[in-house]
Amino acid sequence: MAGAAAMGGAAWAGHEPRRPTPDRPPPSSDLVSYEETVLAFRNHGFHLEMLDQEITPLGSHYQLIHFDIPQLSPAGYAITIGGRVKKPLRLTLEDLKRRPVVKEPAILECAGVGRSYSHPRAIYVPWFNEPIGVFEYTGTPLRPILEEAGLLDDAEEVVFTGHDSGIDLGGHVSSGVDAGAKHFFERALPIDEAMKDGVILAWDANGQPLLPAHGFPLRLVVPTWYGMASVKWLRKLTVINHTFQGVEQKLVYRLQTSSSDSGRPVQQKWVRAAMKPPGFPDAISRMRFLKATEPIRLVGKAWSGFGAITKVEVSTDDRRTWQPARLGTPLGPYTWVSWEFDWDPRPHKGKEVILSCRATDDKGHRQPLKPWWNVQGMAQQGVERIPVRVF
Ligand SMILES: Nc1nc2c(c(=O)[nH]1)N[C@H]1C(S)=C(S)[C@@H](COP(=O)(O)O)O[C@H]1N2
Ligand SMILES: [Mo]
Repeated sequence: MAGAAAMGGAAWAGHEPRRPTPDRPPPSSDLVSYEETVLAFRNHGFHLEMLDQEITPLGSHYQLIHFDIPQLSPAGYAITIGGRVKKPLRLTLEDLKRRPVVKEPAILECAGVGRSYSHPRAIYVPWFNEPIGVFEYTGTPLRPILEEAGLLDDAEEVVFTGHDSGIDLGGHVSSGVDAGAKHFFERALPIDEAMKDGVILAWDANGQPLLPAHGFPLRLVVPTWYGMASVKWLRKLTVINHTFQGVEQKLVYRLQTSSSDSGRPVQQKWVRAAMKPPGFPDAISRMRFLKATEPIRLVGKAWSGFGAITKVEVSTDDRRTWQPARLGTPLGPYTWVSWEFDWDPRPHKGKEVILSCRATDDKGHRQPLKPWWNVQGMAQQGVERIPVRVF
């Protein structure tokens, strides 16, 4: 799109470079850009101190909003199901609520997780480890709706279209797909994925109507895939007989090792574990401090879009040695599992300790010690280092 390049750094040349501030600790890096800061305010992360809770409080779940939040009224709201189906449907919110209702705790994680740990990093929401959260969704399973509409024999994918629209990647054109073309946020699932248990159309989170930022009045929840598949503010479902070529599918959410590599699409969430930051924080650096008076319990969560978690290991010596953590029982098949590990910080008094946790799933996937770099900064699952000053 013409003019799209003007949306890059040059447009913000009027902003003052950052100056040292008296009486404040110096920043660890000057690299975070104006664009990333604005995006980070709009798309806040999960509050990691909530990692001991099975269900994330409404305001503490991360959010990711590509364009503007559509302001939708539940009165008269309806979705359509069309395309390669025998019987196109139009379902209002009331129609959907009269169908079989399920309550499903589901973990969402943005595919951009860990982007800020990679060098060089893609300029987008500068996530570290915090684009996660579990709500208990109330909704209705998608499969019976697709069965009622009746898929034609050549049906390949279902495209889910939101009410929100804009341009993406600053209007970048690549691989014949024009991200500068204004488009509705839309993503497709292959039919077999769309028909899976756990894929629901949800209207409530934690027993309350979805917040506007999270898709009010209706969103898709695809609990095993990264967040981009769970389309919010649903407008329509279209069954197609080919592979969907939309911007968010072909361009934005891909794993490419270089810009000439056509890459592959981002799909299931890779295995990952997270730790509730122990001790207390410094308000600015978020550095953790821990008074060594007694043994403490390290806790956290682990999840994988490929299957169940079979093992979480904890390291208290910067990933040199590992010991198994105890696993809890997850609330359901589509959410995270709790882990805990007892640790005595007293021998480390006066030192900085690097804590880590590492998960393995039942397909044998295990978090790597070194993350795998890709152009878009997607799906980073490298083992994290959590420095703690013991005093
Ligand atoms: N319509 C629409 N759906 C969307 C998005 C969006 O911008 N528009 N963002 C996607 C992405 S990238 C993620 S990670 C999740 C975030 O869901 P949350 O904001 O409820 O955490 O929603 C997905 N669904
Ligand atoms: Mo995302």
